[in-house]
Amino acid sequence: MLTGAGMSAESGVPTFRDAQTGLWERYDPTALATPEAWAHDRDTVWAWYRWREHLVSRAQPNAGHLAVSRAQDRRDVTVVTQNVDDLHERAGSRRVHHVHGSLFAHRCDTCGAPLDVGPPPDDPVDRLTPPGCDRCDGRARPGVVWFGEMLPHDPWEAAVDAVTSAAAVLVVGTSGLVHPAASLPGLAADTGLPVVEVNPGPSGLGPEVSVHVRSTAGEALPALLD
Ligand code: BV8
Ligand code: ZN
Repeated sequence: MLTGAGMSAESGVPTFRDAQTGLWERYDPTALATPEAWAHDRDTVWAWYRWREHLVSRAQPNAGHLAVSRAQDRRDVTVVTQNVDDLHERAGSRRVHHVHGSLFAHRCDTCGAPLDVGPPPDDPVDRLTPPGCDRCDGRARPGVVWFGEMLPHDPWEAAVDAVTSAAAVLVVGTSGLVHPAASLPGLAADTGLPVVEVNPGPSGLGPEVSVHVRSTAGEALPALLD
């Protein structure tokens, strides 16, 4: 299974496409999720990520996440997600590969040491200075993959392996616009695997999709997987 932000939409976590709701109306995610933004205005970026951590920690896994977890109990299902939230894990899923990292993994922006930064603030703030590293003069950064950054090797290898060796691939809640993750369904189709897309709307995916289930994750996944 390949999942994107639409997987968490019914949990109340804004997707990137409709990120103009709530706190994010004044932020463009593709502008903030970059090393340039970190270099230019680190404290704004850090505050944004801490607020996103707060939103996710208050969200609950939805019926889609739970159906995926039940499917993993019965069948050999691997989850590859572009999402940086932990809702698949909190629904009980085990084999989850985060090709774009995780909101809750923080590391030093200089030496890369993993850093424990404690819980996020309860209220949104415009700017926040990230804690320092305990090994060098660097600062804590979000453990996510920014635009222009390489994807983590092991999750990416696992993703390619999964989509080329599965019996079928289910793509849920992604606009299919961000590469190289967006190339995974095509890789599956080129391998001759059936690709089923679950998305209430149109997406950037095209001929590689065999069946498009025009529904939401929370509706379609229990029906498809249980
Ligand atoms: C790299 C973590 C290279 C951060 C993210 C021009 C052409 C092609 C590529 C590029 C280009 N210019 C630049 C690039 C590369 C770039 C890219 O693809 N840019 C895009 C904008 C064109 N990619 C990168 O930079 C990647 N790195 O290429 O490195 C390199 C090479 C050599 C050496 C060095 C470097 C890194 C990309 C990773 C960026 N990080 N996330 C954070 O979260 O803050 S991406 C982030 O956005 C998400 O992780 C996700 O991947 C993407 C959002 O997409 P979706 O998940 O699909 O979500 P979206 O909101 O778009 O869509 C939601 C969908 O759900 C919709 O279709 C909607 O209909 C549907 N939906 C809504 N409700 C529901 C639903 N579905 C089901 N149920 C519902 N209820
Ligand atoms: Zn450091």
